[in-house]
Amino acid sequence: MKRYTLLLLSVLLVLGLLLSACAKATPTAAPQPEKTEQPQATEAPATEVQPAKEIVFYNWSEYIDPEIYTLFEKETGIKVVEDNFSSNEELLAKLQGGATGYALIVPSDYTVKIMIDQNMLAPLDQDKIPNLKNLAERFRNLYYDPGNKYCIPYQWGTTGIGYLDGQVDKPESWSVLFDPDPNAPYYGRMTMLDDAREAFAAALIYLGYDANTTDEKQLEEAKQALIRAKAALSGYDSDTYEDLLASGENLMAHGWNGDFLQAQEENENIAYTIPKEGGVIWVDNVCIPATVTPEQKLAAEMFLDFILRPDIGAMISEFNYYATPNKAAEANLDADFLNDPAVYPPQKVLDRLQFIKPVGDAEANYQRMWDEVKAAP
Ligand code: SPD
Repeated sequence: MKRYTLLLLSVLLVLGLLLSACAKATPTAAPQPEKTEQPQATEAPATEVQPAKEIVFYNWSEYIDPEIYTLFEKETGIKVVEDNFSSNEELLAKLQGGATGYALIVPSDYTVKIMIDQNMLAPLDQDKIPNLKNLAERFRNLYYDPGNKYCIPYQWGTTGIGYLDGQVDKPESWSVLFDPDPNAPYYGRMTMLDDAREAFAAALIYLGYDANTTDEKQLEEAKQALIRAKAALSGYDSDTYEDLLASGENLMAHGWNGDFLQAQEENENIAYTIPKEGGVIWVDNVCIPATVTPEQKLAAEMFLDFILRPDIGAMISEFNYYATPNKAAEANLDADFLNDPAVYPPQKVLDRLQFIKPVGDAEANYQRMWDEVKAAP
């Protein structure tokens, strides 16, 4: 009996050992991926964008007081370098051609619309531009950029005729250009803007048509008027035409109001008028191209905020003689300037002005016909 008990205990012990060995070999849970030692994840330091130390401003010539760059650099350490263009088409072609490196550009109204539609502009971070509050209400929702999502209106003005008072009669009509009198003193001593849309706008307005017509017959008539004008012109010029008037080399010029008023500092006989048929009104804007780096964009937005300050806004108008869209800046401007009808035209003149607008596919017709005008003898 004792032997049996011992035998039974031994059998039970062996069975128990076997069962426990089996239990260890049978997986009881889904296989787990092999665990490897992970390096301790280090928290990425919050990389706050720092403004670029230098930005390039692609602007019209003589459109900003260089002293403004000095003041901005003193305050922020950011240097602004300026490069110039002479027409919206030149600016557009340059950027469409792949030019990068510009942090700020100054397209006019219709060109802003074209650039937004082609995703060429970076949306503004308005939190970085608190001085936006200084913009006059009527410049906040313009058709080409409602809510100033992409651009800040910079200056606005008109296109008409400048002339040397006392040497020629006040030009009442665009006929001085498009049906010129070969015996008039200004014949051969006039310039027109080297600018397809501005030149066609002047001719179309003279002919009584819409400055943005897409009608090919009307465009052809305007082209013929522009070709007629050529005989009386000393050239096409958008950069130095006011200086040629100031020096007396020319007696009349198609151009932008502020440029003529600026040149009055050199020659007080320069006068400006908008012919009876009407003229062009425009708003130039400072915008940031879509190609900027975050650092350039931040520096560009700091500059936008700077030029929207009331004192700097006034400095801009005091330098270039164009009207400001900055309401707060008006308090720093002379009453004489704010009441000058050549800068702020009265309503009866405003009623005769047209904006140049995008014309879609017809843009190519304007450019082709402009090339034909320039190539004509
Ligand atoms: N000298 C600066 C002149 C700027 C004129 N820009 C106006 C363009 C309107 N088409």
